[in-house]
Amino acid sequence: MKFPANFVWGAATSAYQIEGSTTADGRGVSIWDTFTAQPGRVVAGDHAQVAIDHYNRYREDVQIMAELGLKAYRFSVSWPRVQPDGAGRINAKGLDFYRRLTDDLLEHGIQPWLTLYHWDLPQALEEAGGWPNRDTAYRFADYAEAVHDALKDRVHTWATVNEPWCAAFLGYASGEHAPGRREPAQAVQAAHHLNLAHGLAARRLTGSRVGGCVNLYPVRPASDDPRDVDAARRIDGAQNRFFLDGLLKGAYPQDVLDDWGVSFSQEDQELVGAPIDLLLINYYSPYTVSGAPGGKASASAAPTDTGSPWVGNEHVSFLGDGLPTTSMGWEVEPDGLKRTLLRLKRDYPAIPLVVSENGAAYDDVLEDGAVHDTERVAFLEGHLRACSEAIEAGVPLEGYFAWSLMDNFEWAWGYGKRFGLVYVDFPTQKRILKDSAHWYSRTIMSA
Ligand code: IFM
Repeated sequence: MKFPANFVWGAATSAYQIEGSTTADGRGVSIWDTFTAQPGRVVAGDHAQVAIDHYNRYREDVQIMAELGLKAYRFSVSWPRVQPDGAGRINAKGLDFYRRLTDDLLEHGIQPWLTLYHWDLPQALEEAGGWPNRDTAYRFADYAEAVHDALKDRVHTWATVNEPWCAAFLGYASGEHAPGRREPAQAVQAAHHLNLAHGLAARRLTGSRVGGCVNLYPVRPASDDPRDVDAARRIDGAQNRFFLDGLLKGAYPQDVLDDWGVSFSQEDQELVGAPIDLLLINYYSPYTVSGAPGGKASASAAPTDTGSPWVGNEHVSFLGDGLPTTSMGWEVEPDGLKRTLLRLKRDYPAIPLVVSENGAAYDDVLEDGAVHDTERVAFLEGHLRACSEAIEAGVPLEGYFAWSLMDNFEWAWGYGKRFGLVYVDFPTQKRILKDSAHWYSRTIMSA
């Protein structure tokens, strides 16, 4: 594997999944606090009131990052910690936490990469309509500017919204994620308003390097049957092109709008397409789809009873391709990442790229103080090799962030799915480096 000398080697987390301390220092309530308190929403009734206690243990965690040799750390800011009601008053103590964290990172020579929204909407904004309400996008832009004013002296690279597809369609269509609504038409509005939030905020973060963050899946038809080919077009449109064309071209793909039976004004689409400096890509798995009747209706493999996130495409089936799977049931295909990167270079050539999340959950076992996660090592190695080959083929890929630095709260799956390079013993909060952490560290050091 070959990487440029200035390649950004990182690992990623998000606020709600790690911080805990959900009532500390004036933090407001988020939609995930409300959601996790509802019976049946999260496996085993898990919640994130403590999570992995990063709010109190961030120094230890930064120390681990330094030992691993990370060059960058991608984290998110909790909106309700900084602006408890989602509008108006800023909570100085909330911002102070991120000042302490970023200071500590910088002291250890680790670049802080900040994501402004990783799904923890202030509950007050959900009560005002949530993401289907256009006003939420404007509230986000105000919040983004406040965080930027406070941290722009420390943070150079900013991401707006993490994985808007998930926030919109798992939150408002399938109901698998907070706020748990199953209102397909509202989910489409939410998707547009998340994109609008990105565009409005990007225009306010002047002087910083700004990117949007999308979760992409290469989609292939199960056969050359026209129904399968059209299913692949539809799912690629809903999952990938709606967001990519919106963010990078300022114009949504007409076929996707037609599939959904919606339209958005040209002015709005141009707002979505604000100039940005880089695109953050989260990649986990490929999709193989069929449009023939009778298959399973959703790829989300939700752990709890939910609807379909595929608005207007509920008839599409997601088929396995016989590839090995992670403990999420997601197929492992490093070449899918390479295809995704090559496609981006072909279809959106001007934009620098970063893999901002990539990783795998496996059923890790702690034995004699060690975790021999050989499958995760193979996963990382395969995907990094795909990155290296893509760079070789001319893809402007500037960095790679493993998901995740540490085991954490995996949303509706609770703590049962471990994605970390670092094992967390949840009852004691002890951190233990898995073999994959050692492997990643050696890879960074020798690159
Ligand atoms: O844990 C999530 C993360 O919050 C967003 N991207 C996918 C990860 C694994 O499901």
